[in-house]
Amino acid sequence: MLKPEDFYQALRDAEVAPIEGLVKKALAEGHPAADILNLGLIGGMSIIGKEFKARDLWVPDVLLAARNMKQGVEILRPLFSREGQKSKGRIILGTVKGDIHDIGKNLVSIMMSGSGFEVIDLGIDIPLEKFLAAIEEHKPQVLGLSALLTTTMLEMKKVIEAVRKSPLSEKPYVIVGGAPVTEAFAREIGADGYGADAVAAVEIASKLLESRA
Ligand code: B12
Repeated sequence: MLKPEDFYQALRDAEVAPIEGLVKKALAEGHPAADILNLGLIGGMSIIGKEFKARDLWVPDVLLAARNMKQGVEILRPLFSREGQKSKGRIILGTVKGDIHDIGKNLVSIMMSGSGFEVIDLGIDIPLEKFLAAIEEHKPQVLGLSALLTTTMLEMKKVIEAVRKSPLSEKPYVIVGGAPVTEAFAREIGADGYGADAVAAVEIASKLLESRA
């Protein structure tokens, strides 16, 4: 049985070796990569989130955990990728302006690639002009916006409005996500879809593209 507490301990370590060791050990024991990600890494990170909220942990602790989490995710990434398959559609992903959280967005990126989408990841702290320029250049079918702060959630509304108002001939569907985002908020700001996690992100993007076909 994978224990989030074990991953929590390894995420808190000053070295990356413990988390790498734990992920590799879980794989060697035959645990599916999705379980190691969801029960282990995300489970461990959610304990960190609770302690951060309760002020038992501080930003440097969380930064360290984020670095360790990325290393753990990197080991799993190839197991989710499906290179050489016909693209299901193109998606542009980015964390909105003012927000530097990217762990969740990166997981969405991995799951999308693994499910056959071509992913263009713009990164973090992306101003709306950059989203618009990327849409014009890459002509994606879907735009995925991530926000982890209640303040930056509102930036998603601005991006959606700008996409809708833009003179682009083929406008992408816009899907949104991130810990503070809800289905109701997504509807309120005019998004085409909302995903509570990376698996839901793939489901909603696939459904939107099927409805267009
Ligand atoms: C790690 C972390 C950090 C790290 C980020 C490192 C990194 N590279 O990402 C660091 C230390 C840098 C950081 C900084 C800050 N943080 Co911070 N951080 C967190 C923490 C603990 C975990 C976030 C995380 O990675 N979760 C794990 C991932 C897997 O979950 P997720 O992001 O939600 O993503 C999943 C879904 O939401 C969804 N999803 C995500 N994106 C998308 C996109 C689409 C399109 C779809 C469909 C789905 C989807 O799928 C993902 C996979 O399942 C959260 C606590 C929490 N409970 O969220 C606080 C938290 C988000 N941070 C918070 C705060 C306050 C800050 C700071 C302001 C702190 C400070 N005083 O400086 C700064 C902000 C800096 C900035 N301008 O952005 C607050 C926000 C509070 C609020 N109401 O806005 C939180 C909630 C902590 C708290 N409870 O107080 N943080």
